[in-house]
Order: sequence, then C-alpha cells, then structure tokens
Amino acid sequence: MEALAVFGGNPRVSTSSLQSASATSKRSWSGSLSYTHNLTLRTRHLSAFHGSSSLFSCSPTLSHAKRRARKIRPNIFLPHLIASMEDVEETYIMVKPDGVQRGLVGEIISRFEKKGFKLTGLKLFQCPKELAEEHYKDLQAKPFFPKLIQYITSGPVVCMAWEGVGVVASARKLIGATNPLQAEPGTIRGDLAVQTGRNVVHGSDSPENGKREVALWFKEGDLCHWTPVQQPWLRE
Ligand code: DAT
Ligand code: MG
Repeated sequence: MEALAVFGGNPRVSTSSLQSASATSKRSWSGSLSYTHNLTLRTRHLSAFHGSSSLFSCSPTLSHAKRRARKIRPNIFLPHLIASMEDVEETYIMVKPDGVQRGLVGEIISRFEKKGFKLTGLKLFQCPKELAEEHYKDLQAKPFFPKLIQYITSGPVVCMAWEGVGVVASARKLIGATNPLQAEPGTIRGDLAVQTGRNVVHGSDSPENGKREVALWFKEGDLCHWTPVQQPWLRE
C-alpha cells in the first residue's frame, strides 16, 4: 500500500520513501502481517485496470522486432496510471491572530501532528492586507469581508503546509464547522472558540485550494520535503 502512495504522482517524493516502502514489505515478511497479504492488497487495488499490461508500455512477451515495429519502448512502468488511487494532497492551515494571541499555537499544531500528517512548511508571519485579500478573494462580496481582512491582519499568524493522503478533508474535520458554536466537541473550533469572527484557525476547503494557498503563502524554498521515520507505522 505504501508503495502506491509513494507513486502518488507527487514529483517531490524521494527515493528514500521507496526504500522505506520496500523495508516495510521485508518487515511484514517476518512479522504477523504476511507478505502475501500485502501482495493481495496491491493486486486488489490494481485490479481496477483491465490487465497488468496496462501498467506497462507493452507486454514483456512481445518480441523485440514486434516492439520496434509498433514503435513502443519495452516495459516502462507508467506510475501515473495508479496515481489517482491514493493521491498525496497538500493543505494550507493557518493559526489566525486570535489563536496566536491566546497561546493556542502548540495545541493546534499538535492536533495535526498527532493525527499523522506531515508538516512541510511553518512560519510566524505578519500578513499584509493585499495577501489577506487575495487569500479570501472568493468572499470579496460578503458584508463581513472588510472585518475579516482587518482580523487576519491584526497580528501575526502561523502559516503551515501539511501533506498526506486525504489531508484536506481530514483537516477540515479536525477544525470543525465555521461557527464554533456549531462545531462538534473534539474539533479545534468546537473545543477552543465561541464566535465565527474569532474561529482561531483556517483550513483549505479543496485539494485545488490547498495547492493554491500553499503556493500563495510559501515560496518553494520555504517548504521542506522529508520522510518522517514514523511513516511505516502510519500506513501499511
Ligand atoms: P471556513 O473558514 O470554515 O472555511 P469560510 O471560508 O466560509 O469558512 O469563511 C472564511 C472566514 O470568514 C471564516 O473562517 C470566518 C469568516 N466568516 C465566514 N462567515 C462569516 C459570517 N457570517 N460572519 C462573520 N465572519 C464570517
Ligand atoms: Mg474557507
């Protein structure tokens, strides 16, 4: 399973992830989870495709002459075909000025850390008005827009980029409803806030906006792409 996530179409994934994935399989061989079980899972996931040959540029049984005649290169693995099964997403999470002023930064970061997502960007930042307006441009026509911009620029925010399979929707669940009085207990807003205009944290609402917002708040050089040691303990 891990190997599928590693092939998840993210060009920034390093080969060390691949090594750790193969190490997982080796560990499973001697542990309680059998290697066969892992293989079965992989086969089941791949069975969505018409045949194993669709994962490769051609069948290994074709002769060299036939391959040349068809102008196709032999046995080139096409990982983009399985990329959609377990896409690694990124999301932009921000502790708003009230969260920073109330000393909730550590508490909020720890919720995402404990869940098992990967932190790839982190900074304390005084947001300029233009950036706040760009970030919330979809809400420009709302009557509360000026107050929202004033709030977001009223003090430093903590900007974070988080990465993981399903991280966008999961982070929204961890954050809770926009109105903290409607947010479930156990969520960040449900536990730590009482008003929509002071709801302590932001989270991207779609994978597309996750990408857009991470790119808006971070320069590529600010982000750190790394392999957490706990990875094999989070995903089989
Ligand atoms: P969310 O932050 O849950 O994604 P949103 O994108 O609809 O919610 O709105 C962005 C922020 O704007 C929200 O966190 C707080 C503020 N906001 C939304 N609706 C509001 C309202 N009715 N009155 C005041 N502020 C509001
Ligand atoms: Mg929103």
